[in-house]
Amino acid sequence: MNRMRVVVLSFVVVVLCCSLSGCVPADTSIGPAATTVRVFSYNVENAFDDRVDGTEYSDYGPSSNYYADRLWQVKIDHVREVLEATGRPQVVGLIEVENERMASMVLDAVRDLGYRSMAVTSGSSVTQSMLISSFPIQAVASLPTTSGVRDILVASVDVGGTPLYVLVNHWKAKDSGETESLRIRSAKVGRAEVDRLLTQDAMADIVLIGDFNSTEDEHRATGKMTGINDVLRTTGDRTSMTAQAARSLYDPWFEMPVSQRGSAIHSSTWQSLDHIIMSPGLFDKTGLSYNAGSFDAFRAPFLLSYQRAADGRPVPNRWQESGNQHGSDGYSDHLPVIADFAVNPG
Ligand SMILES: [Ca+2]
Ligand SMILES: [Ca+2]
Repeated sequence: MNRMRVVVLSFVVVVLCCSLSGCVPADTSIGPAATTVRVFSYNVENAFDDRVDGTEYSDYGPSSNYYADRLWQVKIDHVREVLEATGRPQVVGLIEVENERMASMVLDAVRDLGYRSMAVTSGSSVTQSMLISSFPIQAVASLPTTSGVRDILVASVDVGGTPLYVLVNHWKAKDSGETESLRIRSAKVGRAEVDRLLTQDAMADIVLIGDFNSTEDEHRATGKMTGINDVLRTTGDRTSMTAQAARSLYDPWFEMPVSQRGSAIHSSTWQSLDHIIMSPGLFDKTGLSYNAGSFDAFRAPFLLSYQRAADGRPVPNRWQESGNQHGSDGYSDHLPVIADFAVNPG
């Protein structure tokens, strides 16, 4: 397990009064204590930094216009734009950030929005997973998974004295051939960490966020063992979460009609690849608890294209790139996902 440097400068509590149905929060104010914590997860699609290190994908190499046209700054500006549009969520997971240098550049660009601390995975993958927060991040680990697959970031976020454990995931993509076995490897690492935390406190408040490259209903869809449903043991049965001995984890995608699910396009159809998965502790009245129904993908018009998927819904307005030439109008091939949690008085 690699211990990583954590940047924690100060403690700012932001009280948010906004709903996912609106693109802009109605009110953002500084208060003595947060009453709601918004958790956000977003695959930003290859946010490489401002220099060629030699480890980038080939279309981000020396002949790319990415550097001369300062398109890394566009990536950062787009992250900031999305964080503002989603009401400055206090706990932010970002997927596909190149390295700690780029993570620091992102944090520096959003400090005036209240963000103060960050953590980044330290594996050998081409891109990393990062967490930024307006709360202190106190304990961090970068958990190795398997060769060629990203580490899982584990962090403890101090929400006014209540620890929120956050696991930021980026599981193996559904490339050609059999890849579920690699997602199962990631799932086992994540599940083992959840079990370790639940052994310490059966009602610990834990979220597993990120790009799992798995739908909420992957087992039923494939008829095979899956990392998400069979190893993490995700379920849409919220009532089972209230049982003290519950070993399942809750996936709020199940709350939504099937026709509205999805955070990215895969095989020409919407799939729910990005998740905010919750431990049983988020269904009690202690510490943090999930605001039922608050989970959704953030579908602001600027994040969507004029092009449409097979079901007629507009597809993500993804980053535009072809033959080492990058445009600056697109955002990502994924939409962010968001969920709100009540902070119960101590
Ligand atoms: Ca680089
Ligand atoms: Ca709780």
